[in-house]
Amino acid sequence: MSESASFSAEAYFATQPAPQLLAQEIAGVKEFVARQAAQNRNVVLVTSGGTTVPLELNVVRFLDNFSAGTRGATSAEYFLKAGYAVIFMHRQFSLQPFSRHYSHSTNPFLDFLALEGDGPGADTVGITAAKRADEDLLAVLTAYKRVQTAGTLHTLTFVTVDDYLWLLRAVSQELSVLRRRAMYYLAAAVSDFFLPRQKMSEHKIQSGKGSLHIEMDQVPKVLKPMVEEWTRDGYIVSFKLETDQRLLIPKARAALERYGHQVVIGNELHSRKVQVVFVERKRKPMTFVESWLRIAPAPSAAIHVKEIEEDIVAELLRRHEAWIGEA
Ligand code: PAZ
Repeated sequence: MSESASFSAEAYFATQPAPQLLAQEIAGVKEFVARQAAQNRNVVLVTSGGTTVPLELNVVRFLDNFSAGTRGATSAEYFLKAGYAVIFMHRQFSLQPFSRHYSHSTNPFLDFLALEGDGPGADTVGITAAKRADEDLLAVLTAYKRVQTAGTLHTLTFVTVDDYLWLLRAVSQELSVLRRRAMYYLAAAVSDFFLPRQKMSEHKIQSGKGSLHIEMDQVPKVLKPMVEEWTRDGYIVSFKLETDQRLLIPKARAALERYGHQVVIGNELHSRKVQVVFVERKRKPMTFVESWLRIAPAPSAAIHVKEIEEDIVAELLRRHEAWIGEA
């Protein structure tokens, strides 16, 4: 595949179709934001999971971006715990706040129930494990019910990069009424290249003619219009994923210079659960400031450990509060 044309955000939205239910989804967001504003709550938009790029209109094949949704779902829980309202915009079927604790991979639900079935003949180890599982479930359920009662979580889903970009623009515009009290936490892994509608084959691409050559266009860099047009003074946090640790800081600095938002959080693929770097631009004097945030790795997957998102969110709450105070 070779690199091709790049779309401006304007050209992109003028030529790529909006998701069918966009107007309906945004009506729900408007109502949610108005309710939170009336209760004086800060609101954070959390994006989470990877976007796909379909290769055919009747889609059989697509490219995907890596992300399980752990960063976004976990962070959303800590924002909720801190009293923020959360718009959780995630890839369909990726992890979600609260239910993430009992997904097919973490604590598969049947294994969890099997623990409960240990019964009268169970040994002490079995009973202790079941008791621990009960306590954990109760804590998750209590937090979840509290959020349901308060009405502070609103969920939206996307699959393709088109869904994502249309939703991101519309949700950001709705949220901008909160000015500095809105935060945008962009943890989704978004495709850099896509196939415009106009270039897609209608039906399944046929094999049998040798290798496949696809020329993709560059997805518009929407952080710039997001900063300059869609949000008004909101606190924007973007994430940068790299597999070469040495690129993290230069790429994060370049993004801050190009888009002018508040902070980039850099993370390397394999160490992302134990360390991240916050990169920020100070104006007087004009310099970049980097601070690493690290936690100790878990001794084993079975042992309950601290989640790095707890510290990421705590740090952002401090910075957001300062940002609101500067107004
Ligand atoms: O969802 P997850 O926990 O598996 O991964 C999170 C992440 C690495 C996708 C996220 O922290 C991130 O860096 N998002 C931005 C990716 C990018 O540079 O496009």
